[in-house]
Amino acid sequence: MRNLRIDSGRLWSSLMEMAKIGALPNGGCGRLALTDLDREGRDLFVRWCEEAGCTVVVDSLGNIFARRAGRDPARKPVATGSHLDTQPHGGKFDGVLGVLAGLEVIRTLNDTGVETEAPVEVCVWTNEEGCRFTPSMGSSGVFGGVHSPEEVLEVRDVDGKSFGEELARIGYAGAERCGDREFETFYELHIEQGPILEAAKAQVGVVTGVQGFRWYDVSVHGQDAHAGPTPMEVRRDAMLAAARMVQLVVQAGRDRPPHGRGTVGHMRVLPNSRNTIPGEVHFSVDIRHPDPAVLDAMAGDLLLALRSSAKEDSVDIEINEVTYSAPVSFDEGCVAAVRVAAEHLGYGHMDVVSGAGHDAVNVSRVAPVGMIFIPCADGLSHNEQERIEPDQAETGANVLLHAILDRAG
Ligand code: HGY
Ligand code: MN
Ligand code: MN
Repeated sequence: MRNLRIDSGRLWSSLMEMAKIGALPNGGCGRLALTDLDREGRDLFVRWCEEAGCTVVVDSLGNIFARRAGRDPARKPVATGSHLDTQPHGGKFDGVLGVLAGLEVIRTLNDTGVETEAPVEVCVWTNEEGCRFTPSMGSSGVFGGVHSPEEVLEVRDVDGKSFGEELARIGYAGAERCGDREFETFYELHIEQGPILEAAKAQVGVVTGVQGFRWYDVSVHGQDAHAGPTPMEVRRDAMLAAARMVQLVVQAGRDRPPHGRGTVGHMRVLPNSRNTIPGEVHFSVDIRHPDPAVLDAMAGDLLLALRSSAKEDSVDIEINEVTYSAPVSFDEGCVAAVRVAAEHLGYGHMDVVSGAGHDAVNVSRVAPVGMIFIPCADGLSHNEQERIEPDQAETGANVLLHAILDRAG
């Protein structure tokens, strides 16, 4: 058992096969949640799991569970998985690595005829990214009891289509009630999406926890007016006001180094015409920190600053909090299992706190959870240039294999 290793070539060709679905001109992938491309990726995954002899179940939020039976059907499964949906200009590996490495673990157990005591399950969580439907990690959030099913199913995208309608349209509105399924433990393998492991030349990140984040939607209302005759001093320019607010959001991250983060990633300007002073601007806010008290202080300070900035620019402002993902520390036993697996395999490793949110955060509310990181080139992700080497995928999948075996028996 201890000499078991995954098949690196098979894992890599599965990753490259999946990357063809939604392939973008600069080498990345664009498979937004609940689009036809998301369905295509899901269908491919389900076919591969069925070919590997798994039984596949889909729950009411579209989460997919592919189970390899264990000797003792009464035992809860040792589960793993991640997501297949991507950012609009995403990479080939964010989420997908964790899903296909889980499948590779099952394929390896099949090849070697290993029977585990507990069942082993590979999951795909719906809409991890949250760019088309907010909040992110919505379906694992229902599974973990963070959101009600209705909250997530009723959310609409910019075209007014609801999550529930789109889930049914692609054929993944499953019968099982989301959250009924129980895990013995859950492991998620993921690329780090930041520079820490590469800089430290560590092959494996033993993830001890995940930083928290708060997302807001901000609307700024000024007054549409003519760009020509309207004097500068009488304008109520929503674009100028929003531009100043973007600086405040970024400053909120800079004011709390080294972990503080502040980002505005999305902005909609109305009427969006060259010669009309914009009367309305909507933008997103994403602030993060590993310490919940500091994150709360960041939020409090920022909202005050945004409101006083609005007053100075004589515009109105509405701020709605749309997501709060609390910082979490993972289960000691699972974290240790990841560390021991990396050691036994002879991989250099270090403890790390995740800067990105993951479905594992929500699952950790209902099961013991561990995460495994591998580095990615220049720490770049949510970018078409996202890149890892085959041997890095192999490293992550081998640690996942042995962490799972440690628990599945
Ligand atoms: O936003 C996040 O951290 C994750 O990538 N959805
Ligand atoms: Mn991800
Ligand atoms: Mn992502």
